[in-house]
Amino acid sequence: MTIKQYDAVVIGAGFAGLYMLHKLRERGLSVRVIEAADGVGGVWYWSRYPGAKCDSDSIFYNFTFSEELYKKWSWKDRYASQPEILEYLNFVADELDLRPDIQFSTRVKEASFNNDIKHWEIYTDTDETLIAKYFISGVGCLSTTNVPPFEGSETFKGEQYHTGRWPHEKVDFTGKRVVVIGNGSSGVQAMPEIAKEAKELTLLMRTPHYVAEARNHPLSKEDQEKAIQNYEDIRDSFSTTPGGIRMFTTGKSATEFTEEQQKETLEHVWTTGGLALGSVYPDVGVNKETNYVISQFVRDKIDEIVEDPEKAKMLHPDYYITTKRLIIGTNFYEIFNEDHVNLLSLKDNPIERIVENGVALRDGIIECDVIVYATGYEAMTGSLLKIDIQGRDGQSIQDKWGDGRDVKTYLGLTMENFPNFFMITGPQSPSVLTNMPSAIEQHVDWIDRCIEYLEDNNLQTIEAQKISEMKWGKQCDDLANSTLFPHTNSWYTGANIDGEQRGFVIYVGGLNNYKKICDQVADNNYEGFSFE
Ligand code: N01
Repeated sequence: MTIKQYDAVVIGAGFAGLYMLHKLRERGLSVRVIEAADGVGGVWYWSRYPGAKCDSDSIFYNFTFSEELYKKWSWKDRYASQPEILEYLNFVADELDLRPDIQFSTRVKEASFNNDIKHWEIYTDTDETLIAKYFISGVGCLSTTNVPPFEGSETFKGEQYHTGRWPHEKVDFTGKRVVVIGNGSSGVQAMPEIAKEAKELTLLMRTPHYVAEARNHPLSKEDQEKAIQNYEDIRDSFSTTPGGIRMFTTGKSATEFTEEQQKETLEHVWTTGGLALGSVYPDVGVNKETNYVISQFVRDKIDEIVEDPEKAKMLHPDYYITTKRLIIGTNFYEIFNEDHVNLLSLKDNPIERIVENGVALRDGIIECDVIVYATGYEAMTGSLLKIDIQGRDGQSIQDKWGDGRDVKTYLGLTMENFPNFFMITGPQSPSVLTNMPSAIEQHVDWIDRCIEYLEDNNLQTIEAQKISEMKWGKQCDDLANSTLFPHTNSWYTGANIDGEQRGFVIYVGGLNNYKKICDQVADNNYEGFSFE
């Protein structure tokens, strides 16, 4: 066993880990980033499925902390594809010379806080112990894949893939019968691409979802130059908007408009494409009437696009739009007009098991050569809970969070009994309701400032007080309960995974307001924390 000492250890070399490393290294700290993959990128390293793209407009999906770095990069398309985002993160790693401080192909298995030396001891699967004053998680909200434990999957004779762990080489679907399980963002992006090659494609759908048209297109030279010139504005949007991104909005409730005006606005949003269906009327998440107007608009669009009325009806979502992540797709509804694309609802005909030649539903076997699991992630908490992290007195996060969803944090950043441990975009922060690089920059900046405070004041540890956690949890719950979010079973609540405890673990008050709260805590000498 090798023992190494650093000022800070960071888990993960995605957006979060890369920026954290850069920031702390600039502060003069010795930092080690531990990354399971053999390259940088985080979720963008693993999710190589056909059609994988980011649904934030690309010009916002980058770092803004350095004007010089920002101005050296231009995106090709309105929505960046997975290969291009991976290229971007490699570019960042090269520009900032980050690789020497990243240890690839290594997993953090366990970590525990040693109260005698007031440092973390971090154990890896390469038989190393790293000792560090600061321990920071950049594991991401959507990185541990959810593979439903269907019986018999090991007996299947064909190929099986999960969208979140796609092979590096191209998967050829030509002439094959393909079953896709799951129609979230990943399934919706992958299916039109798979349909281009497959002999037969069958979607096994548990819940119909709302899919807005992406309207992706190449960015012109002028678009790219404009994005570079607009640096200040884009940087500003990271901290002054609820989602860390500028979105089209009327700024009013749908109820303030006539039916004709609503139709005209929603048509505009549908044709310009993207996530604006979720921002056009800001009360969509709290006002059932507004919500119905937008939801019905999408259902009508499905009826217009899908020729077979029975299939169209099957595709009608019936939950409050945006209470599950709005999906952005390209020609998704259109594929159901093709003869070789089938749609089967699992509602009254669930999956019973996987068999050697396909998927056995209650009403019969769907024979296939390939099964694609687009079944999502153990969202929000799954990646942290996979690591055995023990704070003071051996308390683990599992103990603290009661098996995962009874989350207790202060600001979604820190926890009582876990001194000097920080979570970048942790549960109970705005995280997945924002443009992720915005939330990541805000968290990394806050953690860096906090570490500066500790170092300047010769403090050994900072730790959330129990009362602060309780107040923060109540604030998050009260906010969530004033919205429509908790009415829907989704990965936001953990309901995507059978048997998992339910709990809504996101701060819904907007990144702009959240930043003000975090800054105020810091300005008030870290009120709500204890020090040693
Ligand atoms: O995962 P999901 P995803 N039997 O959880 C179904 C981000 N992302 O990978 O809805 C049968 O949304 C499940 O059914 P149901 C983005 O934030 C972003 O697609 O739970 N079906 C659902 O249909 C996104 O929201 C991008 O009833 C089962 C699907 O599988 C998040 O990641 C691209 C099942 C899972 O959908 C997750 O997206 C990709 C079972 N046992 C991902 N278990 C972009 O930036 C699950 N399902 C665009």
